[in-house]
Amino acid sequence: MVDAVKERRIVERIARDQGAVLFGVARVGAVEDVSGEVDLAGLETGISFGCRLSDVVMDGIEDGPTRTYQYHYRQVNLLLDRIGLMLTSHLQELGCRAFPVPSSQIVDWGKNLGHISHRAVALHAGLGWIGRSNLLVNPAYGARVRYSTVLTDLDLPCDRPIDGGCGSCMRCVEACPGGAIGESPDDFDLARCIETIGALTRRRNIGSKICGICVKVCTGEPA
Ligand code: B12
Ligand code: SF4
Ligand code: SF4
Repeated sequence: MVDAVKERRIVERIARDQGAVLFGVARVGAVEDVSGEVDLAGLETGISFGCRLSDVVMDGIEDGPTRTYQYHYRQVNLLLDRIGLMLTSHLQELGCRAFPVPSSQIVDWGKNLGHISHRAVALHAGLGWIGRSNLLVNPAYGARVRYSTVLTDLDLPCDRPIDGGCGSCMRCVEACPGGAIGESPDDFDLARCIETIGALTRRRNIGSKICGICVKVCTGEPA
């Protein structure tokens, strides 16, 4: 019989020892994998964790993605995937089922979707709020955090969503070169964002769908 409180502490310790700075747990209920390749039945606990981006790398972004940011983005994705694998290995040794959701794999290119939304799990696990930029904003680190998730059938004690919001800050609204960000997250214009990312990356010959400007300006400090 697994002691859920103790097990949550162990799982959190594994994630933090490997480099996660944010950790939370949410009951996700029955979710479907967008790829259709993974059976998520019974995996109703979402373990959410986040790794910080380097402030030095992010501060180097001015009017679009840099090569350094592209390299860094890939390495942080690898770190997140590694943490997911370590948690999965640990959970399987306990006799549980676990799926390390890929940190940044797009599985539906038409609709631009991953297996499941890391932001939605992190939101419910209390790691931040959905900002004007549509990014998950953590009170301490802003949007300069990347997230991943492990789904498992182990019942762990859960966190609650936090209160919080952008207040009067308009930094990302002013900074987005595509005019994709508005007053509220509901105004976020995904098509404009995709179009702008396309133009910025083509101009710089960068083969990843990245931009980084709205991430850079969202530091978690009061505006
Ligand atoms: C495909 C993808 C893209 C696509 C489009 C994604 C999309 N549909 O929005 C493109 C290529 C355009 C893209 C762009 C970017 N992306 Co991207 N992307 C993904 C990926 C792989 C899948 C996203 C997905 O399936 N979305 C489906 C939709 C339904 O969910 P969602 O947008 O994640 O979350 C929404 C729901 O949760 C909903 N919601 C749920 N509950 C609630 C409650 C309330 C109150 C509200 C208002 C909303 C709400 O609102 C959320 C926001 O729209 C994820 C990784 C992953 N698997 O999650 C990364 C991810 C979302 N991307 C990320 C980032 C950083 C970026 C970029 C900045 C690029 C870059 N790295 O420089 C831009 C930012 C665009 C923006 N401002 O949102 C990070 C976000 C981190 C963060 N701090 O929020 C993620 C989580 C990757 C990661 N591992 O950290 N991305
Ligand atoms: S930059 Fe400001 S307005 Fe934009 S998401 Fe971050 S806190 Fe919210
Ligand atoms: S990723 Fe770039 S284009 Fe998209 S919302 Fe952020 S700043 Fe605007």
